[in-house]
Amino acid sequence: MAMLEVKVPDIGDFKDVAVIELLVKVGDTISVDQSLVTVESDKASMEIPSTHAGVVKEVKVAVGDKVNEGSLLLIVEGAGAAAAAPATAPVAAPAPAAAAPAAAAPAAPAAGGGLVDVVVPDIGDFDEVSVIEVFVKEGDTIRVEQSLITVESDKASMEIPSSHAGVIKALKVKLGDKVAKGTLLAVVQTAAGAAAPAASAPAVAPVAAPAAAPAAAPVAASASAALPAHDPTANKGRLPHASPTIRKLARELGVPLDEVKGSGPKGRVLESDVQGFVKAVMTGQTQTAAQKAAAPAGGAASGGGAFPGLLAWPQVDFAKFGPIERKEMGRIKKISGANLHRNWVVIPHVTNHDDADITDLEAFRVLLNKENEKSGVKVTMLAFMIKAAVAALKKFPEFNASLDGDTLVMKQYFHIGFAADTPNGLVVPVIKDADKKGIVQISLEMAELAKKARDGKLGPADMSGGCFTISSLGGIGGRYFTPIINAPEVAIMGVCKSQIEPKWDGKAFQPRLMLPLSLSWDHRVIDGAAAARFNVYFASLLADFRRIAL
Ligand code: CAO
Repeated sequence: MAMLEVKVPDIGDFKDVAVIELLVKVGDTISVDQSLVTVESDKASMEIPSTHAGVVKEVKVAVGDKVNEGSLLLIVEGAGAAAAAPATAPVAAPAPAAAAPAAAAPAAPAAGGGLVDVVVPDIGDFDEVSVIEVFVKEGDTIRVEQSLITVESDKASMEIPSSHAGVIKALKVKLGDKVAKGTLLAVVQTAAGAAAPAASAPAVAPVAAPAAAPAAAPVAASASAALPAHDPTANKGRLPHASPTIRKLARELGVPLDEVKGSGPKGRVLESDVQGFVKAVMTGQTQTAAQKAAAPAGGAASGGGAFPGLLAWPQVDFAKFGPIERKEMGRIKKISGANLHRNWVVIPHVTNHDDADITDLEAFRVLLNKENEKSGVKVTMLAFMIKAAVAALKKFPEFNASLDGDTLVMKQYFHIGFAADTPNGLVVPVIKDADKKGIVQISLEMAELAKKARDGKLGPADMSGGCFTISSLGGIGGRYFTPIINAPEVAIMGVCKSQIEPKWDGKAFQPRLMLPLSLSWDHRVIDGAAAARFNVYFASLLADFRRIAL
């Protein structure tokens, strides 16, 4: 096994470029053209590929070292003589230094001021590279050599400077576009005499190895000190210093790189920084800007929002396992589904379960219905619950509230919604001013609204303005469930089927009709003790409806 030296190839005429990342370590098996280190100049970074395959025995450079053509990078134990020079030039191509183009070349000099096209200069012989940053917008005043965009290939990124000073009249590229030499970047209105002729434009052209082995990525020649160098770490919203590998990693993980604090030289974002950011988001120590934007002040969310780190939804070919039929979800289901999803994700729900003894109330309801048989109005248990809800909202006003940022909106009206199951999906019609209505009137209105709901005839006015919702599954069955709060309300009462249970009266077990209650509440607004009291009070009203008059 031969010991081979791997050196920095001819990477153009830049000198003393800093090593900002080591991409291999002792013991690694490397292949020809594998990236070994990342170096960085003022305006470009590139990865230096290996000339040899083998096992890394020694790493001869450290982060922060300055390297030049010929600097020793590694000692590699290879299989034989030096491998053939890698043919793959990451981005670059050798544009002889002498012929290196200046900044984006103007199409036509505008001596007396006028519109000029600023195009991508000769940046080597690579075909197309992606625009990953756009630093300017229409209307911006720019200077000669000011960075306009950053482009990136597999292994290198670089900024493309302007050949002209002036005002950007039309910006012709956007993120994700592919550009090559000659691509029009911007139309710039130059001031009289302000245009920089190509010949005198500052040399910032990417240059690379002319003919020698591994043609490396382009690195900008040293920029003129007087010219405004883009500082990628300076502004949020711009991508910070990071190697193409790290940018790729960030893209794959969905990490907003401009929000990651770099711990490398000059604030460079390292792999460990990206990992730390992901960990912090996943453990809830921090949020991305997108997550914060999804939750306005006070935490009341508007929905949407990103969930970085979540696995993608499983893609299953169900037909592989048996016959299937695909059915488009109905309009109501889509709308209510989106609302329920937002409410479930955003509101910190807690659900308290309790039971109400409705033995006497049910007897009274049956009696009422018998008396009113001829009138055709059927009094339902839900109507009593609506009245009980009004009384409980009066006693516990924080349940009759909505969050508006950091402010609680306390309502002085009592509109109670009830969930109605319809062939098309779930809707919540609202009984307005339930505090001003009697049980019979509420029963009547409920029957009308439930019919309208089933017929698909509810209008927006029928479903808006609710303060509190009751979702009754009592006609169907079940014991308890966890209803989802109907935002912007802060609580919802879920009711299941009543049944006779033995209850101890101090002397003996008595058969009592017990109604299961499930109160879900928003823990940002309501405390557990208040929720328990609300349930107890609500149940006590149903147990003895005379209390409502107190
Ligand atoms: N325990 C025992 N029986 C009950 C009961 C309860 N808690 N609530 C109602 N019942 C009985 C009624 O007395 C009635 O019996 P009779 O026909 O013998 O008189 C029967 O169940 C049917 O009642 P109903 O459901 O027609 O009437 P309601 O007032 O209770 O409910 C409505 C009306 C519109 C709310 C209801 O039809 C409905 O749609 N419920 C579903 C709500 C829902 O889907 N919630 C889930 C939301 S989360 O997905």
